[in-house]
Amino acid sequence: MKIIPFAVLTVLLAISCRQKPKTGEKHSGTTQAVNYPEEKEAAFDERMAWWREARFGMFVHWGAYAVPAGRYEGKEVKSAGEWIMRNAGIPVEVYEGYAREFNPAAFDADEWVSRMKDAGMKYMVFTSKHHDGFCLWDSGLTDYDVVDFSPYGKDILRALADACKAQGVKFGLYHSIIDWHHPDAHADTYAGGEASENNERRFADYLENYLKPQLKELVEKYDPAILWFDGEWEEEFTHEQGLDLYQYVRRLKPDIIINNRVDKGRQGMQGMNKGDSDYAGDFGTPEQEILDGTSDLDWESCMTMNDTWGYKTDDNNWKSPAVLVRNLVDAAAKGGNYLLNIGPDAEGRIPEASVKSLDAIGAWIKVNGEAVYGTESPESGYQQGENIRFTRKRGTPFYYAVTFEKPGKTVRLEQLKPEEGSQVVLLGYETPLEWKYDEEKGLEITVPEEALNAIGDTQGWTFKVKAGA
Ligand code: FHN
Repeated sequence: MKIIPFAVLTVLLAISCRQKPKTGEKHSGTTQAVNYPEEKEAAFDERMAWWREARFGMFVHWGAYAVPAGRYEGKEVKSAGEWIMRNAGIPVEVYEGYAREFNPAAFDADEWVSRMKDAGMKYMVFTSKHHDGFCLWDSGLTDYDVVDFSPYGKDILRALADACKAQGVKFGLYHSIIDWHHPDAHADTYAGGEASENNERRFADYLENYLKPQLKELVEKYDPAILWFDGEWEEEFTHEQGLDLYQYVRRLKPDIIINNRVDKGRQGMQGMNKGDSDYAGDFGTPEQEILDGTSDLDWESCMTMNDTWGYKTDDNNWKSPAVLVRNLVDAAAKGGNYLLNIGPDAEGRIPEASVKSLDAIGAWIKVNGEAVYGTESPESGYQQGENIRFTRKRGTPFYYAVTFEKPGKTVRLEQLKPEEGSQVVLLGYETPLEWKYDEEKGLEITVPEEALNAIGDTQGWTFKVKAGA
C-alpha cells in the first residue's frame, strides 16, 4: 500500500471537508477552501476589516541588491534592481560579496515609519527575504542573514516591527518562495549552473525544512499582520504545497492576512486568481496595474514609484505625485488597496524623489483622506469620464467625488442625488457649497473662486455628498 505523507493527507482531508461555496458568495473560493473550512463570510470579513479600512500601505524592497544598486561590472543591468543576481547571471559566491558589504549606517526604522505614517499609509509590507535568499533578520535556519553575514550585524525586522508597533501602524512581511541562494531551492539553475536531479524532492525538502521553519520564526518573533508571498511561479512549487503553506501560516496565526501568491492561482501581472480551482489566498495582487473594474474579491495593487522595486541608481523615471494620488483614488474607487513601494539605498536612505512624493501624498491625504479610508466602490458607479472617481464611506450615505481636473465655476456629477436639504462640501473649504439637482442632468455644484484659492495646489479636489440610498 502506498503511504500518504502526513502533510498531503491533511491537505486532502481539508479539501474534502470544505464547504462548497454558494454561487456568488464572496471569498468562498479562497479561505473556505483551505485550512479553515469553517471560516464563514462574517469571520473572513472580520479578519479583513482593518485591511479594508486601511486602503493605503507601503511596500519596502530592501536587501543586499541595494549594494550593487543595479550596476554590475561597471554597467547598468536592465530591469528591476532586486533581480540583478539573476539578470546579470551573478554566481552565488560573487553575489554573497554584496551581502558581506551590506552596512546601512543611516538606517533609521523610526524615521521610515513616521514618513510612511505622514504619507497616510496604514501598513507596511517589508521584504524579510527576496528571491536572492538574503534574510533581513537573525534567522536560526541560516547564517546568510543581516546579523551573521553582514557587517551591520543588527536585526532589521526587529527595528521595523518595533517602530511600527510604537507608531501604531500594521507590520507585514513579504517573503519569497523562490530562493536563488538555497541549494535545494534550485539555486544552481538560477546562478548559471546545471539543473540538478531530484528537483521536486529537493524543493519539497526546502519547503518543509527551511521555508516553513523560517515562517514560524517570523510569525513568532515579529507577529506580522500580513504574510505577502511571492515567487510562486517556481516550477517545482505545486498547488497542494500552496494550500498547505496557507494552512500552515494560518495555524501559526489565525487572524493573519495572506496574499494569493501563497498558491498557484495568480494570472500574471493582472494578479487575480484563475477560476479553475480553489486557490488559497485572501486577496488578489495586481502588479504595476490597477484593475479595469471592480471585483467580488479583495485586491491590492502594488506599484513602484519609478520602474524598480529594489534601489537602482540609474532609474530616475519617477511618477509624479499627481499620478500616485490618482492611482490611490482609482484603486479605492474600484474597491482595492494601493501598496506603494520604496526602495531604500544601501545606506538605508529613502531616495529623495520618493521622500518628496510621500510628502505630497501626505499633504493631499490630510485634507482628502476621508475619501479613501474605509471606503468602498459605490453601486452607483466608480467613475465619470477620465477625471472623476467616486467612493462611498462603507455602510453610510456619504459619497465622495474626486476630480483630478481643477473645477471651473460649476461641477456636474451625474451619478449622485443628494438627500434633500443636505450639505455638499469641498474638502479643505469649510463653507457648504450651493447645489441644485435635476433628474436629467444630475447634480450641479457651484464652486466659488474663493474655495479653489483656499485649497491651492492639489492633486485632486474632493466633493462630499450625502446621497440617498
Ligand atoms: O519578482 C518580483 C519583483 O521583484 C517584486 O518583488 C514584485 C513585487 O510584487 N513581485 C515579483 C514579480 O511578480
